Amino acid sequence: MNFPTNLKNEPLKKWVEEVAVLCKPDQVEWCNGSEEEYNRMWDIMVANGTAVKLDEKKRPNSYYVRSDPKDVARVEGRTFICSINKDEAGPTNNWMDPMAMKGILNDLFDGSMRGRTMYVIPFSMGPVGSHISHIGVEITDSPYVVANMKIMTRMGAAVLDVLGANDHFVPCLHSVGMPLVDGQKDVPWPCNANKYIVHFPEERTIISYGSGYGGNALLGKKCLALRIASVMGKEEGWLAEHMLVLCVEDPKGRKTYVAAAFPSSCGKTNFAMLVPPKEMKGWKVTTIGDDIAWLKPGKDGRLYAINPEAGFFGVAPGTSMQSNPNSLLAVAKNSVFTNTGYTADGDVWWEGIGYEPTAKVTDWQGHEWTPDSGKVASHANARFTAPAHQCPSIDPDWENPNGVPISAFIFGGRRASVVPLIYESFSWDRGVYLAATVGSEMTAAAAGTIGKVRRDPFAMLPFCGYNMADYFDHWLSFGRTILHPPRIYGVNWFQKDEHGKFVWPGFGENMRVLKWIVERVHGEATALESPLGWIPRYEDLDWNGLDFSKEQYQKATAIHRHEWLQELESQHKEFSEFHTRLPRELTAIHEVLLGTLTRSPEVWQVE
Ligand code: SAT
Ligand code: MN
Repeated sequence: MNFPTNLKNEPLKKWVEEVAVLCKPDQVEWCNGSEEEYNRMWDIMVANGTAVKLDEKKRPNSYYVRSDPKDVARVEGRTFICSINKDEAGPTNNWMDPMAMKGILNDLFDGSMRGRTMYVIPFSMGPVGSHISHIGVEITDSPYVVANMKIMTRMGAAVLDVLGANDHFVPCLHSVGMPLVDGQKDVPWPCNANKYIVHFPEERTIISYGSGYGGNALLGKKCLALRIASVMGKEEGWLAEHMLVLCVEDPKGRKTYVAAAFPSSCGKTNFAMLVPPKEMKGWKVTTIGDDIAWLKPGKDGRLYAINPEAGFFGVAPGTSMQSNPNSLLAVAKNSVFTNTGYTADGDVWWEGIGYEPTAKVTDWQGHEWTPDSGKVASHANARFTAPAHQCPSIDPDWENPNGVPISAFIFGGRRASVVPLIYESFSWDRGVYLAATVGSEMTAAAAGTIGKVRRDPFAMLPFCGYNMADYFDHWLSFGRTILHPPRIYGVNWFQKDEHGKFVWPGFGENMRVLKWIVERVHGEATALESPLGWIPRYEDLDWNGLDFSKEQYQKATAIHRHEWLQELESQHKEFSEFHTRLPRELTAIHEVLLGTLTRSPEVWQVE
């Protein structure tokens, strides 16, 4: 095999040779990350009917792709953590014996790339050469993956330069699982009904078969940067989190960095790119990342975060100049659109884009679409892939190899009741408890009762590569090792009133809560002690430009005793899944909360 001249890593050469022998591609190509290579991938996809080039004036250097209708999202049911011991994967992950799984995968990959090119993609998660970054190498038979990895990671020749002769890299093997044998013609979106997204935590390797979409196929993202990295973090003393990172700049120019975790469909990208209300003069938010954060302790005792990604793989529907102008402007050029609607004048369109389509639309399945067809033009999980540096709110330090110092963690779910708008936890351990019990309602709660809550601890449920109880334990002990641990906050933007209307306006108005958080971490804001944590009084928040009465605020921050007693029971159920592996601190905090809430007034509210 011909290797790149700057490749010195023998284990990598050996692995690529072995994979080529197994998968039997027509040829092997080492990706160098050049523009020429990127454009060539698109030429191949356009010729194959996979992609359409969008109008050069409307959407410069951008492409439109439709996936197979059965390959439109991550497949959690087909995602496995194959640790040697089942208990290491824990009750929240799918598990299979690693040897048994390798037997299955070996058979599936044998000849799986026949008739195709096998691409080798060296990539860095995080700025190339940063001490917080890690290197992966993805082998794939999909040019769509090559092109998307170019946007989402730092990919190509420069990565091999920093990969030493024996340095570790995470091997990521991917095949769409559709070999072309006996002159068989390709299809626009090759994939296989049989899918496996598999992680071997002890070996730190990833193998993915059968899907070409998103996190199933772009293996640097959820597979490496969260599932495998979470294991590395536990073993090496750092954190890999499903968090956005943003910077708040106050009118005096002081910068405060915050990391926040929300389960999906809780407005994470919108929060990362928040536009403050114009009345809050001089307050500014800039974006470091929208999905994943890697955090390592610095020599000064603070916690430093990088965004390991280089692009945004965001949900398109609902993105408009009103909901998220920064996101919409980021996708103005050099972007990829998958499963949105397509307009006859060479552009894309989706539900909630904020304007009528400019020409006739074909939907994400290629059918003609009209507004009265009763169907959506864009799949709900349609995505854009866009370079992060194109985002107008991108922070000047977003590629700083040393990361940015984090002062606060924010956790929140989508709860129609029970959880107040904002509270600050009393301690690190109480904050871990708060994060461990985050959840979203699957159905809206009727007044006074709790809807069925899907617990999503730390928003990491589908992304933790080991036993979630051990993950809680890692967080608890980690907090004790850093001199200046960030403070931990709980938020809930999604409370509803008795008429089913949102209590809090959300979007840019969340800046009011964010401002209080920033002032708290600098010791400048006051708060009241509540049964759950510190809650700002009405006058502690900046209401300039928003008509929100004290009564409304009291409702948004109230703590209802009977609701919380129910909530605690449901949290206890969640915890009991982990049996004796659950850290004792969490059991103890549960007891404390039970005691406090039992004795608290029927409705606790700010004065
Ligand atoms: O498809 S991704 O995993 O990249 C995005 C998501 O589903 O959260
Ligand atoms: Mn995510």
